[in-house]
Amino acid sequence: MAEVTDQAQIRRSAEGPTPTLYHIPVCPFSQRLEILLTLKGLSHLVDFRVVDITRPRPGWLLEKTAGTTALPVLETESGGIIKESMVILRYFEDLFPEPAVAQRDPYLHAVEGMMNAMEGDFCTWGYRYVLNQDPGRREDFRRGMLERYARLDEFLMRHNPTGTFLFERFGLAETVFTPFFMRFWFLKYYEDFELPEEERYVRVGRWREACLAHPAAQQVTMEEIVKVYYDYAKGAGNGAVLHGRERSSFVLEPGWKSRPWPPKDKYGHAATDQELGLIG
Ligand SMILES: N[C@@H](CCC(=O)N[C@@H](CS)C(=O)NCC(=O)O)C(=O)O
Repeated sequence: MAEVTDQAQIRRSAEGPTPTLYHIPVCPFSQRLEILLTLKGLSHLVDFRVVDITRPRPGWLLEKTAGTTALPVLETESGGIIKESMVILRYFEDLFPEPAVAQRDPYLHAVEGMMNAMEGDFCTWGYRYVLNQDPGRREDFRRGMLERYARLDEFLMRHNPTGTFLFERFGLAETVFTPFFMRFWFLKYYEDFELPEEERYVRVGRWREACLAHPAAQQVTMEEIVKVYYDYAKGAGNGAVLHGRERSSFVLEPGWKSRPWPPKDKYGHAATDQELGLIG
């Protein structure tokens, strides 16, 4: 599809069919795509459609995805299906090359690629930490999380010790990691997890703060994340309904804004649907 690199043509074709992104609300992987498109000023060229994670996937969507349930999934204008946020990011970068978010220089692109290769482990650990229900393992998880922040710190110190971002501006690595810095507000709230004020975390702390504050990355708030992810803090992921409850904290209605802040004490108390404002 040689023509897809032509921005003017994309804009024209956007007046007709547009790429459609199926996503789950508050999903960090789809936020990456929103950030990338915002950085490019092109969010209007993609049709974002919310899928309710608390209900079985509709048959028409499963048909498109060949039976897999993980989202985001992009359907291109011509009906092609693309899964995996990192692959969709690359596709958007190829489809809409200007302004570039990824580094164009092959070596610098490899450097951001090495940093992005750490995202899976960083994400998995943070999610295991919030899902943990054993108070005896809290310290292991805290130490493991700090270890992962320290690895990012070392990487930033090696490649840009005095700067703020990995390179001179918010780019691809920031697009990939910022949604997790935001999700990990659930660790601050439910686990009192903070980066200690130590030399080992100064560089990554500076990076994280600048990522969190960037205007292109304001799609979600701490309040939304803390409320919607309550069930993760109680050990149930992906819209599953906890024992003794009727509704998941991931339901779309009632919306998170109308709900109270959940109890912080994840180990000592199991909030009811009523306490969480899930029953109107
Ligand atoms: N590696 C995938 C991960 C996608 C993923 O785990 N998405 C979650 C939502 S945040 C999901 O769809 N979970 C429900 C499921 O897998 O059925 C990506 O980067 O796109």
